[in-house]
Amino acid sequence: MSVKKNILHILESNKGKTVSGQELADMLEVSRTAVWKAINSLKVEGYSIESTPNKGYSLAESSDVLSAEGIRLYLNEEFKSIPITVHKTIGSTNTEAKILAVQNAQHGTTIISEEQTKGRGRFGRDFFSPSDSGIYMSIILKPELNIENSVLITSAAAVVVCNAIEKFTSVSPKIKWVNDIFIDNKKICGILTEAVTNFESGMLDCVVVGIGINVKTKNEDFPMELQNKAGSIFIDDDSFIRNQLTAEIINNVLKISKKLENKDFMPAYKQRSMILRENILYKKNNNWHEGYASDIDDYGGLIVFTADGQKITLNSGEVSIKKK
Ligand code: BT5
Repeated sequence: MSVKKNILHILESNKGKTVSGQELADMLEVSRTAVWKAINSLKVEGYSIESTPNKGYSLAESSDVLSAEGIRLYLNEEFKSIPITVHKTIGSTNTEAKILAVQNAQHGTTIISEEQTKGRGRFGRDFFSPSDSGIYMSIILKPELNIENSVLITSAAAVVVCNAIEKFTSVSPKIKWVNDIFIDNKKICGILTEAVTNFESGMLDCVVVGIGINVKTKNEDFPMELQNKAGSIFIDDDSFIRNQLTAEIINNVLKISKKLENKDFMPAYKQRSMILRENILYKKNNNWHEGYASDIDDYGGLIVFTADGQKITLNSGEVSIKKK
C-alpha cells in the first residue's frame, strides 16, 4: 500500500480524532515530509483533513469521499481483501468491470466512481450519474451458475440494496420489477446486470452487477425530464457517509451470490414489489399492453394475466402501474 493509502486507512480508522505527523511517520516508517506530502495530496482529492499545528491531522467525522480504504473498514472479514478501485470520474463502471472481467479479475472485484460520464441503463439508455452525490458501482461475480439462475442476481441485488438503505434510514424502499428501486414513488436506484461469456467455451464466465444509487442528488440537479421521476435517499442530510452503505451492499451481494439457487431472497423481493396484484401496462414486441401482475416465479419472471385472460410470463422488459 502507498503512504497515502496507509495514512487514509489510519485516519479513517480514527475519524474525528487527531493523529500526530510523528505518529504517522513512525507507524509507516517514512519521513515527516512524506506524511506531509501525502496529506496534501489527500486534501487535493477532496478529503476534509484538518491540520492543527503541533497536534497533527484529523479526518472530519462528516468526510464523505468514497474511498477503497473507507469502504474496506466496513467489509466483513472474509471480504476484506477483495480488489476495490474508486475513480473520481469514469465513463461507466460496468464497462470498466467488463474489461477487467475479461482480463480474469477475481470474484468480488469492485469498481466504484464518484461520477460517470457515460452511465448506462438497460436497452442503451443513459443513467444520470453526477459527481459526489451518488454511488455508482459494479461488482464482478464468478458465481459458477447457469444462465437461468444467474438472472436471479438482479432480483437478489435489489433486495440487498433495499435492506441496506433500510438499515441506515427509516424508509422502506420498494422494488419495481425487475431492477428499479423506489422511495415515495421516485426511482432512487437502478441495477444493470451484464453477463460476460467465455469466447471459446460460449459458457457464462462471470456476471457484472452494476448498481447506481442517488444518495444526495438534489431535485433541481436532475435533468428536467427526470425531476418528476427520480429521487434521492437523503435529500437534506449532508452527514451521511456513502462508504458505509457501499460496504453493506458489497458484503451482502457477495454473501447472497454464493447461494442464489436457494432463492431465499424471493419472499423479500415479492414483499417489496410495487406491482404485484396491480393492473399494469407491460411492453411486449415494442407495444404496450394491459395486464394484471399476479406473481413472480422462481426465476424472477413476472406472471401476468393478459386482458384476454391468458397467463404469460415476462422474463425481462418494461412495466408500469396502470393509473386508476
Ligand atoms: C437502470 O436502467 O436503471 C440501470 C442503471 C444502472 C446504473 C449503474 S451505475 C453503475 C453501473 N455502471 C453503469 O454504466 N451502469 C450501472 P433502466 O431500467 O434502463 O433505466 C434507465 C432510465 O432511468 C432512464 O431512461 C431514465 O428515465 C431513468 N434514469 C436515468 N438516470 C437516473 C437516475 N440517476 N435516477 C433515477 N432514474 C434515472
